[in-house]
Amino acid sequence: MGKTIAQKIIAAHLVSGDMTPGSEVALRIDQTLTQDATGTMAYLEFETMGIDRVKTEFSIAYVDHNTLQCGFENADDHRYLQTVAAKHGVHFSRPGNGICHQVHLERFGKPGKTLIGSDSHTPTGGGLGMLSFGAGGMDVAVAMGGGAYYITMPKMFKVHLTGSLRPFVTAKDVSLELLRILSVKGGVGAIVEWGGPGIATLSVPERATITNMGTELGATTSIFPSDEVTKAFLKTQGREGDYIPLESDGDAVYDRIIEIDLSTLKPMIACPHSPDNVVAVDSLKGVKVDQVCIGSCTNSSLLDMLKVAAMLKGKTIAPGVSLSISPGSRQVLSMLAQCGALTDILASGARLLECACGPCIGMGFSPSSGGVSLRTFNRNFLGRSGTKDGQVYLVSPETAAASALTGYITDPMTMEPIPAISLPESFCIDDSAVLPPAEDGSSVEVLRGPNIKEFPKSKAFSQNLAVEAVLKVGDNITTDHIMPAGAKILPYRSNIPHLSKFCFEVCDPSFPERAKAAGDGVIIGGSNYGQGSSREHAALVPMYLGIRCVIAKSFARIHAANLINAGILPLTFENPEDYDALEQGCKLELTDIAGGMAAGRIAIKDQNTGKVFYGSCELTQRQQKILLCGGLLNYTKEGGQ
Ligand code: MIC
Ligand code: SF4
Repeated sequence: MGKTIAQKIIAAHLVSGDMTPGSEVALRIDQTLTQDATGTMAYLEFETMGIDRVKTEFSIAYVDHNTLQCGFENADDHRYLQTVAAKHGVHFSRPGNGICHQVHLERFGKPGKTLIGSDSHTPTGGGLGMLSFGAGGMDVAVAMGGGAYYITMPKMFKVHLTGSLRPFVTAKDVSLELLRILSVKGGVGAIVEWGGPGIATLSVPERATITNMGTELGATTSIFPSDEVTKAFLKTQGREGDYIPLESDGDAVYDRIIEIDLSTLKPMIACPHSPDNVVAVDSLKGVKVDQVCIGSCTNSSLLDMLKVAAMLKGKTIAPGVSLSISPGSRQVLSMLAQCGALTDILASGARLLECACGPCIGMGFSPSSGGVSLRTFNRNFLGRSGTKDGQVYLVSPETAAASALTGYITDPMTMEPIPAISLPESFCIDDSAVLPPAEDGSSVEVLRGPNIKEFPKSKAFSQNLAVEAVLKVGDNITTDHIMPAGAKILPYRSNIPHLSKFCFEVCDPSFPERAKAAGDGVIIGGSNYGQGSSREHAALVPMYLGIRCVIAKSFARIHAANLINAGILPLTFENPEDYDALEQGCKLELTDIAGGMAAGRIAIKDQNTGKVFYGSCELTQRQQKILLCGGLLNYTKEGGQ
């Protein structure tokens, strides 16, 4: 039987396991990336492993999230990351050099290789034919140390593209259309492969927009073939030597095939507060807009920026709109400056922000109270912008630019045509902001600031466990709900005690105090619990607050792995109706935990009603051992692999 692209790369990197969907496979990882907000924790974890030098082909630490530096905290973290990277063989991308996924695509991603990154949008690399996964920091630390990356072998979906996009309809609209079709849960347990004649019309940056937003489908990852388009892109980056062709076999089998005719698509928009809340832009025309943000790892390539510049050229944005532009990388910014497009952007009244995540993660540029903000980003979760009642919509750069000009949500297809944008044949290549590691790291001193606090200690499981249901939440809880980010909180990513004060702040600000008071606790969740970011803090902080178990209708992949790594037991309701019977505050008892883990179901007694129900857990033997000794770090220290 023929293989899909992903199956070929997995087979070439298989350390152990069998490739039947649902079984566990261990993969050899060629490259790793971290960003600063998750990276501090990942390197602290790496240091505890006592390995001198990373064992991957290439590892890099980016600084792109926490660049505001409102106090010493972020600056200290940058210094820690720079020194720990130099010591252990990791490249360091300096603050201002750009957003990890954009820079990695431009300079380091390679077709056919495997990459894991401590950021959920690492699948951006799939735009280049690279098999890239978002992962928790601990998994990245293990991979840097030469350990395998364990995933459940996914199903294979294919999106078959025909036709070509009409002017003003974009790759972002393709992503939004797929989210409309599949929802934020539709890709769970699957790798989404893109193919069909339509892909030849999409450049690598456009493909990367699509694989980037595949994360919002809950997909394990997304990938495009590596073809002549890939080769041409690598050539513009002076990296033709990294090219290898890669395609699926003609008789490859997919679990689901979705057909999209690109020529029929129109501009789409995701309404507050979920990326799958998608409608056509023209259905919202006339809604007043307060803010427009263009950038983020989804839409900050040179192609995106040149289109925006062409639309803004010679015009001024509406007086009621504040427009921000954050180019994805220093390369993009330099090239915009060189060709004069930056002047067109600035002359329109736009505000230029740093080449960083910025407003996407609430690092400045929050909207006004109740303000309508149109963003070219990938997430519009409640409160993520920094303004709790902000109304964030997700759109393409073209829809964003059109709406910034009119002051109202505007379908760009109603605007005057802009000349076709062509990308230059060679890009401005300057890697001076990527510092190579020291040849011999032994003399490098790792500098730590006072904001780096001790790693929280997790507990091993005993036979039975009495817990209080400290919180009950509904469906689609994101890691932004569990552990919010934003300018006030993000600087404390290596300070779990401080961070813990904000856990579940958007849902219930009393959660941290109540969890601490309860001792051992459990969270009751709905379906797709933990979707969104890869931040392992959404597991480490609840663990610090005493949470031992989460019982939910279903879990998002990376978060489930992070819970296990943190020593928290993820259980799914064997009978989803048992969710309805549980009330916040009820007392539960989990019995025969080790036996239950081995059997795949744990009996849970509701102490108030006496009723027994079951939580299922499909845990591999390795995961059972990790949980029983209280998390991956304890397991690794005890010699587990
Ligand atoms: C995000 O987009 O939510 C983030 C911020 O990039 C996160 C990582 C983090 O929380 O630091 C992600 O996507 O994994
Ligand atoms: Fe940064 Fe936003 Fe991309 Fe996350 S989604 S990596 S915060 S730009």
